[in-house]
Amino acid sequence: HTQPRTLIKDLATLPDGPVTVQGWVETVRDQKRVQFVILRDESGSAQLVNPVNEDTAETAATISGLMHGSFVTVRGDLKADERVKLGGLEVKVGELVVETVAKDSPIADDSSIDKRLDWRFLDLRRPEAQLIFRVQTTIEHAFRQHWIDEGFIEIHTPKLMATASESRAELFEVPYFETTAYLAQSPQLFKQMAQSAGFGRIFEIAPAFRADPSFTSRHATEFTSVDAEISWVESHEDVMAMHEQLLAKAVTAVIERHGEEIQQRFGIELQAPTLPFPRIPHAEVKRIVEEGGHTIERADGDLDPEAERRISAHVKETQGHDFVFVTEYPSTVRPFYHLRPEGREEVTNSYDLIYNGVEISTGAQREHRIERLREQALEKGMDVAELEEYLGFFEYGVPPHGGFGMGLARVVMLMLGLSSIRETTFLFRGPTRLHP
Ligand code: AMO
Repeated sequence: HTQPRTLIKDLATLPDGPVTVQGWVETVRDQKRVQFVILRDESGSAQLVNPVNEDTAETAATISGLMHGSFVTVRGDLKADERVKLGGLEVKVGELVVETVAKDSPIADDSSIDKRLDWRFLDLRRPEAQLIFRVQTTIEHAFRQHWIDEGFIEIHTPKLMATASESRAELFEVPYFETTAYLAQSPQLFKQMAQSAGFGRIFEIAPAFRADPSFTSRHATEFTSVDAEISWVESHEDVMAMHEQLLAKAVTAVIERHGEEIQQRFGIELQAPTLPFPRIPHAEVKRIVEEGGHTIERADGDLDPEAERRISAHVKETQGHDFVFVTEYPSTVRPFYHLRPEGREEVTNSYDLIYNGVEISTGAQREHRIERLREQALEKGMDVAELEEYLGFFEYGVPPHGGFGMGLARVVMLMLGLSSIRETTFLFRGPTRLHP
């Protein structure tokens, strides 16, 4: 009597009796009279038991030779037993077939991140790794649910473009028939086009590409960008209000679904953030950080990573909050499309959102008045001829609008207190990594 295969987590719902399970061998405890094997599939682990005697000698020999990570099929007898620590049940082995004998694992728990990435499919077998991507799934789902409830339209913009969407410095070129295409650095231009098209409120979750040669823990050459754009804003304040609600919903969903396991595996007790998130103008942030003894070295006055860490720590200490919006960035460090408020041309209606010490997002109200947009593009030294198509959206009228872009891997990294987006990206891409 062969039973259909059961996921290990479902064993708990079955009556005692014949079962079939498949999975990877986690550990083997090979004793004289009895053998124990911990078997794992994606849903959990269970204990197999094989009493050693004349009848089971052949199976016993197989179990003695099992390598960690080998893939096996087991037909046996399920028995609930409160004394078994792992799930209160065990499967007495009837037949054990080794489907794949695993090679010696090339990685161990203490292998370097680079080595682990070389063997990512093995690295991802760790339950911690799977939790990371379950959390990511919950976050994305919560984002989508929130936006659907709020009447947003989900769009998919092309990743092959004829022009740059952000600074030309980080542009990947692709041969494209008779011409050259560029990989989209951001859906920026297209999400604004959707405002001209009268879509009102849109979002997109999709890859973005940056030919960024840096090797930091927060930069990839390909990443998943979470983007939103909304019409009829009074200022960037409306964008921040939407943004913080979205994140509060996501953190709450993660706590509900994975809170306990996160505590267990990562030692973190997640708290739902209170609304509104703190907001501090950029100039004030600089003052606080510099008074704290850190001199920002950047010529353009933008915050550096140490400044982000410090303002985040300051906010945590004084307001108990993990998030902070740094608002009113100087126009010198912002792209041409950020709106500058009337009479205060030196700043922009924009923000960066910092979460547990690292920037996760940039947002802004956009300049929707064609003349000013053109002037600002010229002032920034943009190739205005290349921008004509984009500028054209504004010649037919675009409502005041704004939006943000946010790196998904950064959100997950900072939520779980991990040290690099390499851990929270399924397959990381960097300047020297195209494999696997
Ligand atoms: P920005 O360039 O700041 O803004 O990018 C927005 C967010 O995207 C993430 N991000 C990255 N993540 C991993 N690797 C990278 N190389 C990388 N570059 C950016 C970060 C960052 O905060 N168009 C604007 C957004 C907007 O205004 O709507 C933009 O792209 O989390």
